[in-house]
Amino acid sequence: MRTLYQFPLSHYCEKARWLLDYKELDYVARNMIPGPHRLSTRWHASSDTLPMLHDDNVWIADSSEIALYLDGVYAEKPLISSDPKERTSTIKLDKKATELGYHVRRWMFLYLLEEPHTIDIVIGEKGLMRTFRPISAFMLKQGMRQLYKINPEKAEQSKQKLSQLINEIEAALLANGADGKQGYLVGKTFSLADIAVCAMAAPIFGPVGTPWVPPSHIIPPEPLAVYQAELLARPFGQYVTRIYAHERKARVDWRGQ
Ligand SMILES: N[C@@H](CCC(=O)N[C@@H](CS)C(=O)NCC(=O)O)C(=O)O
Repeated sequence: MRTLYQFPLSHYCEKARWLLDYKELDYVARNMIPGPHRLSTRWHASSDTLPMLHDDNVWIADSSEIALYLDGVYAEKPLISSDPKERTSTIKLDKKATELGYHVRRWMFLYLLEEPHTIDIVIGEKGLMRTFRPISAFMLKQGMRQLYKINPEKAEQSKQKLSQLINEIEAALLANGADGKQGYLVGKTFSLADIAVCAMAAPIFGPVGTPWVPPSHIIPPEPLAVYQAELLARPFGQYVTRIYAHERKARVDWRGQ
């Protein structure tokens, strides 16, 4: 069976799930333990990160590489247009989205790592990490802070950078004749650019059916709530929430197995 190795909370893994869901390809989402996952990703795909796809005898890490692979092997429902100009724009926006995802993660994790709910999602519902929850939670928080350089100063720099990237993506949306109410990022059809940008921005908006929906008993940290409201009043926020509502047809539970 085609298998996507993932961390349930990762927005890069959300992007990979969306690619497979959009292509209507069957797969199983299998969770890995952060840290030891590198033994597998290095062995199979010479990479440190998830998502990693195992399809047939092929192993691929990196969500953008997965998109290129899927379009190369499964021609139906293309993720990237064959028109050269649109192809270039899509790949450029996918790269911008990858950078956006990096800064979204660092800025939001400054706040979200303080929430037991976030750590519970990373730990998962069963398995070794769940059995040893207190020690797992401590090690995960320390590990993530170190790996992603999460501290107030760096997080503030990331906030500036992600705002700049969002301005640029919003400008591209408007230049393509689209806005909050209609249209897509490239040409007239849904593409990898929309999946990449919306998946990377999803933690900011917490769309239904994703791991970032805040539980009803939790008041979201103020800086996150303020920025979310600011973006929802702009084409960018309206575009991301519209694309999630109309185009995100999840076929596999993000919680994985
Ligand atoms: N450019 C990569 C980024 C993936 C990424 O950063 N994955 C993170 C989770 S959000 C990861 O696997 N981190 C674990 C590590 O670096 O050891 C992609 O698009 O797939």
